[in-house]
Amino acid sequence: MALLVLLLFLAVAQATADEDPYIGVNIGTDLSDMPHPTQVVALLKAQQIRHVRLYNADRGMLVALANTGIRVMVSIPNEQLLGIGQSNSTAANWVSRNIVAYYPATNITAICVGSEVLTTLPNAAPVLVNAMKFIHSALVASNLDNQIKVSSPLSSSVILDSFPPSQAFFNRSWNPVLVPMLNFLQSSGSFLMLNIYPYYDYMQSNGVIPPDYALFKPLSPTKEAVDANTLVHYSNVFDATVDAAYFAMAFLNFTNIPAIVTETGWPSKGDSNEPDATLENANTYNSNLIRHVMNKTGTPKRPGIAVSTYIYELYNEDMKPGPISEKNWGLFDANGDPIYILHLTGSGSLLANDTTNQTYCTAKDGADPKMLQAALDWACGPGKVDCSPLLQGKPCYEPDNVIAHATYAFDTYYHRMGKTSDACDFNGVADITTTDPSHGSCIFPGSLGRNGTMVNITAPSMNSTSSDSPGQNFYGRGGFTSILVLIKVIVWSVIFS
Ligand SMILES: *[C@@H]1O[C@H](CO)[C@@H](O)[C@H](O)[C@H]1NC(C)=O
Ligand SMILES: *[C@@H]1O[C@H](CO)[C@@H](O)[C@H](O)[C@H]1NC(C)=O
Ligand SMILES: *[C@@H]1O[C@H](CO)[C@@H](O)[C@H](O)[C@H]1NC(C)=O
Ligand SMILES: *[C@@H]1O[C@H](CO)[C@@H](O)[C@H](O)[C@H]1NC(C)=O
Ligand SMILES: *[C@@H]1O[C@H](CO)[C@@H](O)[C@H](O)[C@H]1NC(C)=O
Ligand SMILES: *[C@@H]1O[C@H](CO)[C@@H](O)[C@H](O)[C@H]1NC(C)=O
Ligand SMILES: *[C@@H]1O[C@H](CO)[C@@H](O)[C@H](O)[C@H]1NC(C)=O
Ligand SMILES: *[C@@H]1O[C@H](CO)[C@@H](O)[C@H](O)[C@H]1NC(C)=O
Ligand SMILES: *[C@@H]1O[C@H](CO)[C@@H](O)[C@H](O)[C@H]1NC(C)=O
Ligand SMILES: CC(=O)N[C@H]1CO[C@H](CO)[C@@H](O)[C@@H]1O
Repeated sequence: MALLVLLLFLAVAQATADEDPYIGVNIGTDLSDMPHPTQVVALLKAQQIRHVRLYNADRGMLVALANTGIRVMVSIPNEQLLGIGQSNSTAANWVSRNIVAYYPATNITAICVGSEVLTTLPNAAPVLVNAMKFIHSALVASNLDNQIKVSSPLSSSVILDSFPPSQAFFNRSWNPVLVPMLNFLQSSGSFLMLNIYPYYDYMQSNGVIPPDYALFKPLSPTKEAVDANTLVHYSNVFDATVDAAYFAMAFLNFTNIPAIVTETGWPSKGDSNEPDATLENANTYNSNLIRHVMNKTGTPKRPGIAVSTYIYELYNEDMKPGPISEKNWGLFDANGDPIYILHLTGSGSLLANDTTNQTYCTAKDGADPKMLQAALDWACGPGKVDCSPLLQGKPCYEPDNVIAHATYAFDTYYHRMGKTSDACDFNGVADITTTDPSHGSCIFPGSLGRNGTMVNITAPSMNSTSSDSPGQNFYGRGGFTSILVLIKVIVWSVIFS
């Protein structure tokens, strides 16, 4: 009896865990020096990426992914669709060669039948649902249909009038394909696969979509987009697009098909026509996306319902044709070095190298230079920071201004004090940031080198006690404030004399 209860409990715990949202990563392979599958898998493991999507069913990758615990979605490339959609035996062969041969050692969880078929290969559209059904039948024959779901990623451009979401509908020319497809997804317990690119929506909107709304940045309530029918407020393009898909399905009377996002991301580099493809925006989008998905907020239409999401993509693909941005959607370069360090503090152990507490203490924007100078003097004096790198001829001398020098001293102090928030106050002129202030050969404490190792902190003494904290020095003893008052008195007396 106790065992039964325990098993039941485990089953429930498992089911609940499966409903947790996850972040996966797409693995495109259009690189001139594509890493070997074992290197790819080593990177996935090091970064704790546990869900991936392949654009094919590459043997090397499927072998390398065996017994790793990583969940894998494989794809049938568009070129193979006509063959599979026209012949159930071709479909059955595909499943036995590409799925049965690797499962369960390789944990294949879904098959993506084609990619954006309606919008990129419309002449294969008539056979798309047949292809899905043939593949599904072959899985049923192998008794794998419960473990492996069949779907087909759609471009969000098949959804028309996507704002307000409550009025969205699928382009009616595709109803002859989409209605049977949704019937199939519903009856087979599968999910809608959707590719969402707020970057393009933003680029094509000619200024109608504010950048903050595309990048999941906090918006003031007056700037949020309101759906006039539902009075729901949308604070980002991603949620609005997912809800548009839910409404478009509901419009065709499908109300219980879950959705996952098979591609989304932001390019980190572009040409002169692509000013918003920047490291900063790519980092902001993907960091905010990950936090948003993992936070289990769901969307306004389906609050609390997970929308698991695959980031586009693992590597920068230098062989991709098209504008520079096309080659720069990756999180890593071919060596496995991160293109940028995501701001993920507090979102769990995903992307291991990127979740190290990557914070720095800098001089606050617009802080009073006199207060900064006093705080700098304190840090290099009583604060016991080794300020020698700030001397003329040393790496951090340039730029020779109080903001840059104070930032170096503040950050060094902050790291020595174990990065507590009190250690980055300096009477209100300092701020914690996630942007590495290192420049040239001036490497700040806490900076991650390209090699992923922390730069050593060269503090003269690790023996400081908490009584050294600027909080106590500044507020408790009041010496600093009185110096300021003195300076102000002198300044005012100069002005008025
Ligand atoms: C393929 O289709 C034919 C005719 O529709 C059917 O008789 C056969 O059983 C199918 N084979 C498989 C492997 O599903
Ligand atoms: C494969 O993945 C599924 C879905 O996440 C999970 O339920 C199952 O336990 C995994 N199987 C193995 C052998 O790890
Ligand atoms: C709807 O799809 C058809 C067929 O691809 C296309 O020609 C048409 O432009 C689409 N309509 C809109 C408004 O995008
Ligand atoms: C949806 O269901 C309603 C009521 O059952 C029906 O009137 C309508 O025709 C259906 N719409 C579609 C697209 O099937
Ligand atoms: C996560 O959700 C909670 C409420 O459910 C909210 O207070 C918090 O700000 C969210 N965090 C992020 C990073 O979105
Ligand atoms: C981040 O910092 C907190 C406290 O400052 C610490 O508890 C946690 O272990 C750190 N995490 C990592 C990954 O370094
Ligand atoms: C990274 O490693 C290379 C080779 O080992 C070395 O030359 C380089 O200085 C290192 N960079 C950093 C920032 O540690
Ligand atoms: C950091 O400093 C410690 C102690 O001085 C030393 O053992 C270690 O090798 C240094 N690490 C690096 C990466 O320089
Ligand atoms: C810390 O400083 C005290 C007094 O200056 C000294 O006795 C002690 O050995 C130092 N501890 C370390 C770890 O340096
Ligand atoms: C802190 C951490 O997890 N560092 C890892 C970063 O990734 C490399 C491989 O790319 C690992 O070797 C490190 O251990």
